[in-house]
Amino acid sequence: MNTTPQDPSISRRTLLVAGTAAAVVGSVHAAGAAPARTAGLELAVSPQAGARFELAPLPWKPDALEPVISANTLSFHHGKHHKAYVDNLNKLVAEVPRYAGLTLEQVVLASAKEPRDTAVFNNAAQDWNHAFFWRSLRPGAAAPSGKLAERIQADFGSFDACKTALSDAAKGQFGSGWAWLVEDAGKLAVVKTSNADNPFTQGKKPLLVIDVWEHAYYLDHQNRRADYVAGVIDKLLDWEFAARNL
Ligand code: MN3
Repeated sequence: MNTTPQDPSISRRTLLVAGTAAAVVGSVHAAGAAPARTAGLELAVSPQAGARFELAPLPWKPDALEPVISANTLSFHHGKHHKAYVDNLNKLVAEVPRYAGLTLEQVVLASAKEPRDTAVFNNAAQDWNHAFFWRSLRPGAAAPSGKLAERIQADFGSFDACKTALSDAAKGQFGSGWAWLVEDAGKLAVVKTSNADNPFTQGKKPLLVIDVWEHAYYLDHQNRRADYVAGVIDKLLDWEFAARNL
């Protein structure tokens, strides 16, 4: 992908995101044109001023990921944590006219460059990251195939090496954050980010993500992050979603 990570232009980055992040946006605005939804493809819409962001629904039943991620965990993680990010985002952007009418991706990209808008960035990025995380998971997920499998073989050496890199990043992230499979400058790679940070603000295209904030696993696994990470990687990652994001 021919990105220029240091490019300060929002419009350039929005174009970049249009083929990636926007394709998987989870939160949509309540007002304005409804986004076109097809399997894995959603077109970001520029909402009317005053429109509100909405909590993206889970793409499966709340108990579908058990025993790795329980319905109880999801009731808090989606119903409380993710919802709070969306509610906070709506309150914050209502007070900042320069964010009116922007898509979620545009708010993330614009606020990432504004030190005075850290709260906007944190809540917008956490909304986006969680919507992307839900889509990264699927019960009974299979191994990658086709072009994605070829790219993994070429850039990691093997699927096992890719999974090990993801596991090491997820277990090695100090404190709260995320482990991502990304496409960066034409190659697949694994990166980790802290707190709300997101690779698409750095010109990298997210393909899959694992949430490693303690709220993601503590009710089910307590301090055993490694058990949660192994369960997610072995049983829940949706490689077809990753392939659609390529
Ligand atoms: Mn979380």
